[in-house]
Amino acid sequence: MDGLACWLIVTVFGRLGMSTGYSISGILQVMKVVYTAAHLLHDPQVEFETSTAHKPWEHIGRAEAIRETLQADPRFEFVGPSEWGTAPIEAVHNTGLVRFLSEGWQQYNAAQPGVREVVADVFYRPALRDKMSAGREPQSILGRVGYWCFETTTPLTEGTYTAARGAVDTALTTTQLVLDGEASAYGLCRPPGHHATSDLYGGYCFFNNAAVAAHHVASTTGSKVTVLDVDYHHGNGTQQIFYDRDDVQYVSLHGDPARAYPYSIGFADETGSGRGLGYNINHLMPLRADDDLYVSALSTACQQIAAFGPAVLIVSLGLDTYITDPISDLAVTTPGMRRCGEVVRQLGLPTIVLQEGGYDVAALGANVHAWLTGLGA
Ligand code: SP5
Ligand code: ZN
Repeated sequence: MDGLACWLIVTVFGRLGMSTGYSISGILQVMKVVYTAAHLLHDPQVEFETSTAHKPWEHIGRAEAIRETLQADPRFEFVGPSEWGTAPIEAVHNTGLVRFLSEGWQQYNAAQPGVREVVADVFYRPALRDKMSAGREPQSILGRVGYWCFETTTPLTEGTYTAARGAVDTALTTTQLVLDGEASAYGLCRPPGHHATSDLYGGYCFFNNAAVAAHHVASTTGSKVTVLDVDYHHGNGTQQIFYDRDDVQYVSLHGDPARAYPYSIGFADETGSGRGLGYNINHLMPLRADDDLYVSALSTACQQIAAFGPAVLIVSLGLDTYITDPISDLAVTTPGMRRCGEVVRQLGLPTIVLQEGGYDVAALGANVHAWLTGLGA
């Protein structure tokens, strides 16, 4: 079928309100993609990483490459997010973090005019935090930045807060589409989210989009949810937020933290605490893990998800497992990405896919496309 015919079918069926289902005897399925240009407002020009200042790995071109690839395929239908406000964010994040991100850049610039990328120089290690009164953040803006952030690679810019709110709105709108009956939907979230903890931003992440979405599903439907995290990096934020809960399972495949960021968390013996014991599962991937090894680990992860029995699945989709990703060291190929989507499809669960990392921009669109096609777009 050529592109025009596809477009006509998508358009006509869309107008008839039938775009959610199968059409033309199952030949053509449409997957909704939630995207907002608000991400363009988070446009840092520098990242302080590996003891150098360099161009950011996480930049606007990533999301634009994905958008362009998916928009070229009529099986994807783009919609904008609706506005959800801060209540769903504050259900998983400290209100102080939300307040800081909303005002921190302006406050810093009032004190230090002309700073474009705000980066902390002091971090509150225990010796500096222990004697603080409970919950009292530093009064100086120079202290506040480090109080709410855990590392240097995640600059706060003038438009970062608006972009980060847009990413959460994108995640929640994608979630609503699936709760309303779509088999699956994809949220092109940027900035990403899975490193953001309840109280800290970092790892290119400000608000934890997947965690906000998972808590929203669990709290509004009362049903069990799994977050399956296939980003190369361990989702330390998502693990932390749900570590003691039995209604949200967290399952992650990631580079062994013995060698991979964030280096400190994501080991196999981190299995949850209290009621959450057994509901946190980490699969550590060895150097250069290839398609067969990765798909095998993902199949095991999916068996663990099926055993938990969630009503809804949320995928933190990072494509930094890709063989030529510039900051990672696995060896998954583009056909391998498609196999991953196919494995997840076998679960037969309503599936919300949210964008996380992936830094080989030349291949990023094709990799997202392959993964989503495997899932059933
Ligand atoms: C969302 C996401 O994927 N965040 C990743 C954050 C990783 N940030 C620091 C990575 C450091 C990697 N350094 C390796 C240097 C290879 N040249
Ligand atoms: Zn990553």
